[in-house]
Parts: sequence; structure tokens; C-alpha cells
Amino acid sequence: MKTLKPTDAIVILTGAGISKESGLETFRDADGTWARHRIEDVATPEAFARDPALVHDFYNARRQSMLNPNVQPNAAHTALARLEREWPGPVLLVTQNIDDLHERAGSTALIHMHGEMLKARCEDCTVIEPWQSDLALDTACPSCRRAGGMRPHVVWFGEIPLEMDRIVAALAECALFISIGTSGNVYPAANFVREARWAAGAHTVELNLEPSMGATDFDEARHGPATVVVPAFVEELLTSVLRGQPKVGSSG
Ligand code: BJW
Repeated sequence: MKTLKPTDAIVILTGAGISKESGLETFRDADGTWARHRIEDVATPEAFARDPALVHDFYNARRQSMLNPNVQPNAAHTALARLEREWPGPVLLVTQNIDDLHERAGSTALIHMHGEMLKARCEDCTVIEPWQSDLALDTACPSCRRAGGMRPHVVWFGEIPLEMDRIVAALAECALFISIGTSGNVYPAANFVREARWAAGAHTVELNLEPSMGATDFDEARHGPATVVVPAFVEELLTSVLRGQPKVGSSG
């Protein structure tokens, strides 16, 4: 790893793999969400226009699974919250996940670029509200009172991810970019490693169960379950940079 200073900025990108061991499905693994649902049926604005009831059913079921009391932050979420607390420089966590496990673990410098499952948005008045119950075609907006415009506050294919300006600015200034539990199939997130590497000259690290689509773009990789590799990497980073101990472990 290139020599990092404690004041250097870190950007972390997470995907569904970090929440897998908390009991939530990934998308593209053999047992993932897209093995049972077609993207074009449930995760595009066209699908919602064509069959809103089907899309509501899909997200209602996922919202309820996220609210299951057995779904709790795991050791990987907790390790990233620790990194934010203990690293003296800026740490920005960008998640593609719509669950709330990072905030429940204690992360605060957090962007949900693909939205949040526990919020709903009114397409009529654009208000965004905390939301835990099922949505339906006749759900009235708590703000404008109109029915028919409420949708999950998530980013579907063909829609622009949230807070891109802040993300691009952070990528351009980071010295370390860490990608965790994402397959690298979905853009623009899949391109962040190249932006960090080529625009900012950042050291790039992949922590994933297996090599992702963009594996060759990373300087360093640790493959294994997030609950194992993420806490180990955070411990190593804090020990080597803040406490001046020799770096342990190896790349590849
Ligand atoms: C573990 C593990 C363990 C398992 N431990 N690891 C052609 C070329 C290029 C781009 C495009 C194109 N055609 C269209 C596009 C754009 C399109 C796109 O990317 N399409 C691709 C399919 C090609 N993208 C968009 O439309 C996006 N918008 C956009 O581009 O706007 C234009 C624009 C951008 C920027 C500025 C201005 C304009 C929007 C994308 C929206 C994605 N939405 C979803 C649904 C969100 C709501 C919901 O959750 O329902 O987001 S799709 C789904 O995929 C979800 C995820 O966030 C996203 C990424 O999935 P993720 O997290 O990587 O999960 P998996 O399952 O793929 O991977 C899990 C990984 O974990 C695996 O590697 C496992 O091995 C690993 N793992 N267990 C550690 N225990």
C-alpha cells in the first residue's frame, strides 16, 4: 500500500454483499433477488408506470424483510463506523444499499446513492417521508394529501443516482478508495474505482467474497466474507497508519 497520512481522505463504496451476513439478499448471486424477479418488471420507472401494484408488492416485501428484528448490523458495518470515528481525516461512506444498517452501526458521513427503503417519496409534491408500512396505489401523501403519487425512495435503472456531485468531488480528493461487497455490474458506482485511481491517484482496495467485474482496476484485494475481511482491514489500517506499526497482510 502507498504510504497514507492520517489526514488523508478515504472514500468507501459498499454494496449488497456487506449486508448478506445480516440476513439480506444480494442481487446477482445464485440465490439473489434477480434470480426471482426480472429487473425490467420491478426496478425501472417504466415497470412502475406499467404495473405499480407489482412494484409496490416487491418493495413492500423487501421493506418488511429489512424490518425483521433478526436483521442487524454485522461486524463489517461496525468496523466502518469505527473507521469513521478513529480516522483523523475525512471518511465518506457511499452505499448502494437501501437498507439502514450502516447508520444503525454508527456511520454518519454516509450517502445512500440508490436511495433508502425506509423512506417514501411523493411524485406530485416531491416530499420525502420516513416510511415503514406498505405502500399501495391509494396511499395518500402525508404532505399534499393526493393519492397515487407515492413511491419507494429508491433509484431505479435509468434514474440518476443521488448526490452525485458530492460523490464525484470526494472521489477526486481521496487517497484511499475501498470497495466492499459489490459485483461492479452497475454504473456509475462501478466506475468509482477508476475515478479514484486515475483522477485522484488513490490507492484502491477491493474487499469482496470473490473478484468483482472490475477486479483488475484495484491495486489490492482481500477476498472473503465481509464480516472477516472488513474488520481485519480496518484494524490493519488504523494500526499501521495511526500507531506506526508495520503493515501486516498482503495484497492479491
Ligand atoms: C459478498 C458476500 C459477503 C456476497 N461478503 N461480499 C450500458 C453500459 C454502462 C451503463 C449502462 C448501460 N446501460 C445502462 C446503463 C446504466 C445503468 C447500468 O449500470 N446498467 C447496467 C446493468 C449495465 N445504470 C443506471 O441506470 C443508473 N443510473 C444512471 O446511470 O444514471 C445516469 C447518470 C449517472 C450519473 C450521473 C448522471 C447520470 C441507476 C442504477 C440504479 C440501480 N438500482 C438498483 C436497485 C435499487 C433499489 C433496490 O435495491 O431495489 O440498485 S439495481 C441493484 O444493483 C441495486 C444495487 O445497489 C445495485 C448494485 O448491486 P450490488 O450491490 O453490487 O449487488 P450484487 O448482488 O450485484 O453484488 C454483490 C456482491 O457481494 C457480489 O460480488 C458477491 O460476491 C458479494 N458478496 N456475499 C462480502 N458475505
